[in-house]
Amino acid sequence: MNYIKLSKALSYALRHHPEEFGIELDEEGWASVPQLLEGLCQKGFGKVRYEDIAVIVDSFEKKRHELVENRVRALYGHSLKKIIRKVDVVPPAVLYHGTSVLSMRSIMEQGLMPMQRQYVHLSALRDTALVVAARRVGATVLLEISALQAHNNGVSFFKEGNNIWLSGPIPPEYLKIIK
Ligand code: HQG
Repeated sequence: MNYIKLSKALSYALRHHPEEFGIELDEEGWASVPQLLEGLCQKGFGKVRYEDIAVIVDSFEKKRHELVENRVRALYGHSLKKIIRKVDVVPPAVLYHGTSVLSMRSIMEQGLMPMQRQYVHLSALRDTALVVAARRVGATVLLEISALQAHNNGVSFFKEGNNIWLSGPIPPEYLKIIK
């Protein structure tokens, strides 16, 4: 079993196009594992077992998915129309976002926007934010976000596995370029 390929298929189904796999997400993003296994089979992944999904959920350093009994969901990254409901929590004083210098003019004008996704993606760790930035074309920029201050002024924040944070749009006054 190619677990990287399967993990990408899981993210695609649970973040972007559940309908292509014959599954439906509930308000918190949960899908039925038996239905997903059936959808994966129909998409040509062969016989994927429950244990294979468990391996994917547990073995990658980045915690992208959550499995509880016969339900599975993506923890972040959603782009589908139906908004996945999250519980607002108080963030730490600062969070980080890594991006490309090519996006900076627009970011400093409009603020950080979710773009194709439902939420802005942030990290509690500088290093993680730098890895995210390295996926982009152009020189890396590391932004420090005054998260607590933004939260106190009405921006919603949500915590997901392994130091990943999500938020609503963040206006430019809460952003500082640190690298
Ligand atoms: C930029 C991966 C212009 C933003 C990663 C980013 C992460 C703007 C891009 C997760 C902007 C969106 C998410 C504005 C934001 N004008 N550009 N106003 N506001 N941007 O992929 O945060 O491996 O949707 O800086 O590791 O890069 O898939 O978000 O460059 O955790 O699990 O628009 O996806 O996780 O890009 O990455 P993305 P992201 P996985």
